[in-house]
Amino acid sequence: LAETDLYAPAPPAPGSGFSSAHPLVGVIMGSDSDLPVMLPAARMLDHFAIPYELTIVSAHRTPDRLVAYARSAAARGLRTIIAGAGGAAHLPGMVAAMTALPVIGVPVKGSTLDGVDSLHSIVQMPRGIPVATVAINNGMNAGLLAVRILAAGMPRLVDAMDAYMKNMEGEVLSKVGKLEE
Ligand code: RP5
Repeated sequence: LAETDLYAPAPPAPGSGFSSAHPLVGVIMGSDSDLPVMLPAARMLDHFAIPYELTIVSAHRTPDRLVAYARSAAARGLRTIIAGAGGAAHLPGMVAAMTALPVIGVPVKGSTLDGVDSLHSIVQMPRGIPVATVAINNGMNAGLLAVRILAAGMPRLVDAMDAYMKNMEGEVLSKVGKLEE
């Protein structure tokens, strides 16, 4: 497998100053049916002007692609990976087994078992290989967690996350005000 042209970088966020040729976050999912859950992760990265790539990597249907993706991720410049999958959700754990980068797992709710199967598959990692697992179908929090991971080495993201949280606080407090009117 050619490692360089497999993964389509997402378009650069407007005004981000980043080239889409240098994604920092890999957003991957087991199937295109996971896209509605994973798009909010990408939208969060857009919001914080973080370059990312978005693609399908299936642990079971494309195992060679999984190995190539995970093994090449750090060398290609990625700093963290968001991996979403449903059912027997082995994707995040298998990626974490093949890279030293932090991996964020998104349990995707399938048509049966309410996503608890995916949650348990992703969160119950053995000692030594961690996956940071967000709530079922919570791609948005996966995006935000990736921003926080990157913020450790990018001070502009600390400020941007502070502003995001302040804005959220303001929105909630304005609802409190309206309720009490
Ligand atoms: C998993 O199986 C995928 O992550 C998806 O959530 C689930 C079902 O996939 P499809 O049958 O919809 O392609 O590998």
